[in-house]
Amino acid sequence: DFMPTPADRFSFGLWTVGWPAQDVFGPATRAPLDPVETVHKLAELGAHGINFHDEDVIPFGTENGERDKLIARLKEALSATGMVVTTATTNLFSHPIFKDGGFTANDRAVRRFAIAKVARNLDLAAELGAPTYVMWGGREGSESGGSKDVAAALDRYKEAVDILCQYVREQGYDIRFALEPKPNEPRGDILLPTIGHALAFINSLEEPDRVGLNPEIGHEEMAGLNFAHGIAQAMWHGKLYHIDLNGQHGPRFDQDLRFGAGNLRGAFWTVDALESGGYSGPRHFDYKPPRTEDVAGVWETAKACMRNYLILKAKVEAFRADPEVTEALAAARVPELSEPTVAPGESLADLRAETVDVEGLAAKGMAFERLDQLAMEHLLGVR
Ligand code: GLT
Ligand code: MN
Ligand code: MN
Ligand code: MN
Repeated sequence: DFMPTPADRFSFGLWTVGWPAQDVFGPATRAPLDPVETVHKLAELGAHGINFHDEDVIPFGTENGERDKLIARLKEALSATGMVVTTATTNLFSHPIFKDGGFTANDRAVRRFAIAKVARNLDLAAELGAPTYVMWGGREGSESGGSKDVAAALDRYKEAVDILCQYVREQGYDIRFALEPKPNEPRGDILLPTIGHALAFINSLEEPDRVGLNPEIGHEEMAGLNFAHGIAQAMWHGKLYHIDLNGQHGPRFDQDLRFGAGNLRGAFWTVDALESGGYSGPRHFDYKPPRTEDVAGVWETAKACMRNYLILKAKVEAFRADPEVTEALAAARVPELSEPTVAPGESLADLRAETVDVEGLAAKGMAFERLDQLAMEHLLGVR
């Protein structure tokens, strides 16, 4: 049981399992994985697709002839396995040229280079059939106050996204962009730090319908935020285009644990929000197998991400189908929140004329704890 199949639409970034586990304090503990091997292995484990940065497939500075060969090998692996490219993105953070950002670098020549780099990989994304293109601006930000004019940086961010939207439209590519918020790391403070900031930014774009979000569990939790609430609001705005599932233990460095590790109760409500909110995109994992693991351990974590999702999905379904839960939801007056506060035909005057039992309403408990305990018991496997 809990064996993933392509119908579950699980996908992985090539950089996730492929991370050789270098960190700030030490070099890699694993050999880099060949993307072709990764595609085959993920297919064997039951995944449906992959996500990649330009540089996960084509190292920075690769000559054109070599580039074509690398792309051809990837295509061959995809067609041999039936794996799809769900998503693509651009590395605008590793090369030292991007030390002050890509779209919002103070240096104009860097910004021009960054936009051109994205356009080039958009062509490849379209060729490989990726419907979603992620923009994670990890280097867009600052370490100190005076070094970044935030309003100007947002003007330049908008300029870059607008130009790339226009490019996609003119080329006739069937691609939507998904902005990925993150509060900090690698920059001290990153622009568009949370789901809320990014949603507001999208409203200022020239083609807001072409741009949505790719929220990551760990990134919101680093900011102390409730991820399930965040994605519920993103869905309410019609902006949850993609998702990065992983695990995090509260506000600290970006842990990128396998999905289900870290805040397990948060993961339960995340799966509930996705499954009951009608999210139809790929269930995409963006995590890093810890530095302690060898390649066998890497594949354990990949399996575990998918397995944990399926286990949580079963738990969430059982919770929602439990008659005692239905009763507890009613006692907590959860369905009542879907009723408009003012009925058709009524006006504010009716509310003002109403006699309210203030003491009675104030004294009445909400019965939320019983409901939450039922959820916990489903999660703990005793119901
Ligand atoms: C990078 C980052 C992730 C983003 C990726 C997209 S790459 O690993 O930490 O959160 O999703 O560029
Ligand atoms: Mn992360
Ligand atoms: Mn990350
Ligand atoms: Mn991510």
